[in-house]
Amino acid sequence: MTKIDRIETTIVDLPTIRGHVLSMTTMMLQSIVLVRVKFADGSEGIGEGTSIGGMSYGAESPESIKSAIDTYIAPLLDGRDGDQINALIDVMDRGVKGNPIARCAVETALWDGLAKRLGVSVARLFGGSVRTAMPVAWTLASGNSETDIAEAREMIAARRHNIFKLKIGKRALREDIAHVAAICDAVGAEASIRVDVNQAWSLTDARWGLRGLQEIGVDLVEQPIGADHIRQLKSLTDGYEIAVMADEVLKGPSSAMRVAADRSADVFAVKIAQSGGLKRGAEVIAIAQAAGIGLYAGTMLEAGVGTAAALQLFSTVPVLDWGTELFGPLLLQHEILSTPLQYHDFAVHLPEGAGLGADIDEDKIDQFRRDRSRTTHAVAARS
Ligand code: MUC
Ligand code: MG
Repeated sequence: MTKIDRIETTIVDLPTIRGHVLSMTTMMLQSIVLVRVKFADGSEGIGEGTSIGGMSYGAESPESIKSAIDTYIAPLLDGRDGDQINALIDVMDRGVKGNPIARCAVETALWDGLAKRLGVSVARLFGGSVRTAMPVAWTLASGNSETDIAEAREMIAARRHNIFKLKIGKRALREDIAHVAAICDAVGAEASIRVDVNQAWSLTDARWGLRGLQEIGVDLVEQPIGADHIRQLKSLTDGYEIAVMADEVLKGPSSAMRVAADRSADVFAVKIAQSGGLKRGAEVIAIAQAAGIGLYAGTMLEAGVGTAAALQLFSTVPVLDWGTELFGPLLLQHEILSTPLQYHDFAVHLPEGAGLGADIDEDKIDQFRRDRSRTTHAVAARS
């Protein structure tokens, strides 16, 4: 028995390296919630809860993640056995509905704590890794075709990425297709080009859109229409050769089952946060495998802790047909890990070491934590 003593949460605001233009928001900043679970034996586990663009991407925000953990999840887990993660997941499932990102952040810290106590990686707790390097996409989302092309060329030359995901859906359909065509013309011979519409199209837009994208050689289109429209998604999957990937519709095993039952998508973008944790993420992966649906490791643009957690899980998946987009730390101006994750040879590499293989750079957290001005004032007032 390893008693859970305390759960701490910290919002950390990290500026992005450039504006990241998505159909629903432009990110200049990524706000993460860092979770630390402290155990009675002195051990600690870390986790991360991160969403995109406040509440514009999904129903959780950094503030709601922190409040769900502080007010509801921490009191539920307080004093329980941190070694019994399945039991703790069940307690969270029963006591807190929704809030998958908050639950994922805490669960990640529980896995990290347990794996560190056992002296093994989190991947070992999921049966062991089958690979240490995973193909990694980069998202071109500067909002400008020329800038995106220059960025893509740089990434290819540096051998960092040769898979590019383009964010579209904000502009008129014709403009979007022209933008994607310019990028395909410039780098399509050396790279896989994919697009993410983030639900922005109607079904009729999507029909024209998929036809246009297919003609210019795009490999895959992600979540072209609203997350609730599973039958319409199936009609697109069946109606075109281009691969259709489900993202926002996947909110854990039940929704994955609904999409898989009729094979309404060709590929699943599996996100540990959207799935409600690593264990539920593994279940979504199993559903995809059983239905013959391809796999891709998705991201909520997490910093190093959340990205390391996803790497631990996806390193255990035998067939990862579409690779990963676990590049979150590279979009941020500042690294929060003392040893950054490694990106080279068109791959992201599984970190070594016990637990997640991720250690926090405490100075960075002190520098960018949202409450730093209050902390500074409190310290100043005491001295
Ligand atoms: C999304 O919808 O997939 C992943 C990569 C990126 O640039 O944005 C995210 C969100
Ligand atoms: Mg997406």
